[in-house]
Amino acid sequence: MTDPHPTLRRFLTRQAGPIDPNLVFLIEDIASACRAIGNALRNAAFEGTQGHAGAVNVQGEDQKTLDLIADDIIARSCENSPDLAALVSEEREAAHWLKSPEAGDYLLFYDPLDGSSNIDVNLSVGSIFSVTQVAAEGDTDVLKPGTAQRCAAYALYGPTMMFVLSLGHGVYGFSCEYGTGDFRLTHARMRIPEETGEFAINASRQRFWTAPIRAYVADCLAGEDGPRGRDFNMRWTASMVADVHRILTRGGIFLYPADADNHGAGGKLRLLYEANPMAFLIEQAGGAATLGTGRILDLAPEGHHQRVPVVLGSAQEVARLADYHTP
Ligand code: P6P
Repeated sequence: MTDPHPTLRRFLTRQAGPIDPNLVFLIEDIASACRAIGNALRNAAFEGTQGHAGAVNVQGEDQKTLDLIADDIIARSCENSPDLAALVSEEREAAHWLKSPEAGDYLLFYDPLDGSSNIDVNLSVGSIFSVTQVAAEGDTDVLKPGTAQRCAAYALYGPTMMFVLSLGHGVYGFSCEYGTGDFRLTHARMRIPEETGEFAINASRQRFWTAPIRAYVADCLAGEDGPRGRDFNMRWTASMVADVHRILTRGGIFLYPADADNHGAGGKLRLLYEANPMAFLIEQAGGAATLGTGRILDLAPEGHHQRVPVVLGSAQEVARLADYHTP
């Protein structure tokens, strides 16, 4: 009888179809790093690793001690992965080349600890991963559009530690089994409901919003007596991984638009290791992911740490938001 909860390795080698063994090794190295990060988070209060690191990253953001620990864990766990040519991390300015690039080598982009402002208040945080490949020998151009991703994944350090993955053939969620520490399949072929009554946005930024975003949110808040003819709920966790996981699980729309405050920077969220992997996963689950109007995955990146607007979630709601931008 087929095991209803195969381990990640069994899934990758038996159920996910033919996969390059070196990609299997890389995904397992990533999952091992996530297990170690989960342990580091659980023990942070005893190890004095909560709080600020006293440094600022390339994004100009205060680094948490655990941001740096998570970055180091991922780098050490993956740096010997066969055919892995480079690491691009939110916490490091430049790409970290491990070998001279050869055609087919893998490139790993990652946000080691997303939502780290939640750590000290014991709320969910995550790690986000995106994998592409080197196009040709000696090619050091890591700036590929999101459509070039071979796989995308995130770890959610929540009540249950989960590892959610797509290799381009659907989205699969693995829960970390207490005791064995194995990631075992618990959410096969995750699909996002096309409709939703739940939106996620940082409402404290309302004064900066563009007219289409203001109008969209106002219509949601107007409820069943308003133009939408239904009541809406709102959630905002300040952790993209947690918000995306909720949307993958029960539907919703997530908005981090460009606004009058962040417009000069292009938005808040980073394309290569936040927007692209999450857009890949959302689309693989039947949802949509845009810059407000254009598709995120089609965007040609201009820099390692480029910021973009992000709207993603239930396909019908994302399409409706695009209509608000149509004059
Ligand atoms: P704000 C976390 O810093 C993050 O990059 C995402 O995980 C999250 O969705 C967003 O920024 C939160 O931004 O402005 O609410 O703090």
